[in-house]
Amino acid sequence: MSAGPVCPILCAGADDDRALALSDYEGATARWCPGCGDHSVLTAVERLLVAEQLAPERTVFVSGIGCSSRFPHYLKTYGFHGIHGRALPVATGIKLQRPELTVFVVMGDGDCTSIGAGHWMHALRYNVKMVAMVLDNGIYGLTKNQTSPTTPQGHPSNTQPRGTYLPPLDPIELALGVTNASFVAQTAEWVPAHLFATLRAAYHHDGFAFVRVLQRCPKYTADIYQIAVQRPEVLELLVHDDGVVVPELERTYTRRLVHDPRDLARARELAMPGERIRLGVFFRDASRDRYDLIRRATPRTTTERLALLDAELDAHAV
Ligand SMILES: Cc1ncc(C[n+]2csc(CCOP(=O)(O)OP(=O)(O)O)c2C)c(N)n1
Repeated sequence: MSAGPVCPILCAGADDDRALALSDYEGATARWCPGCGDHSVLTAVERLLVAEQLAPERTVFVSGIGCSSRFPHYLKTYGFHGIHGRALPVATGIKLQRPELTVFVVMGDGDCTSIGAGHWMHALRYNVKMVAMVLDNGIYGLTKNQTSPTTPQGHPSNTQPRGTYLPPLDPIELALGVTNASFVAQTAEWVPAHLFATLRAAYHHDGFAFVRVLQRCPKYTADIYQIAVQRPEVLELLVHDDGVVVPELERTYTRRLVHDPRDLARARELAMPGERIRLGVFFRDASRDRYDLIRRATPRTTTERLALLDAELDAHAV
């Protein structure tokens, strides 16, 4: 694991009454392009860390590979900048072995919905407590403009220069279809108050909280959400006391829909592609089975585990 410029373990002995400020979380200077939506997500995450006073030495950011996956470098928490598509299994391993840590996952749309799609589906089902964000700019950004599963149909890229052939995969629709998924939300980097409130709700969820963040890449997909950026009425906010409510947005975003996030059938209807882009908590059910809790209910010591492993290996020895 890489640590920020100051090893967070040095703070571990500090008394827990300390008040943590933004400077306790800020890592290296972000090297994303000017105008990249990832900056806005980083700001919202830093706000969350301060608001929740999360101890840097007990917080881990795990990422794959991509522009968005540079995230852990920019925070002074623990971090793991891993392998393309493999952030979720790494994060799952961390949370299973160190349940006291707060785990965040940052993925790009290629990372999560393409090469990492198998892990994504099972992470949703295993429902291990963590916040998993996909920063969805609808393109492979780092490798400079290849079609990803979420690229809008017709959008030209280096791999499909005459326009992306197929309709895009909708991460919300897909996540809502996975058995035992327990928290599915959508927000946008250009609505910072909503982004912050959604991440906060995700952090407080007891289970695997999946958050899709609509994000602009200023270089390759600057325009894909432009209509929603310019015309607030294109966005519809899903509001509910069990979801996300941001009163200060109500003047700008007049289109709102009360949606009870426990209603999965309705959530699936609302996720269907249409004229509106919906932001909010589509689904939330904290009573769903959690693999981490079930597994911890039957703990085994290291000696017991080694004995089981030995027995298994002996069974195959000639
Ligand atoms: C196993 C593997 N395959 C392919 C790559 C090349 N690669 C690096 S980043 C990337 C795509 C990044 O796009 P995305 O995940 O959408 O994130 P973004 O850069 O847009 O934030 C690819 C294909 C790699 N590093 N490793």
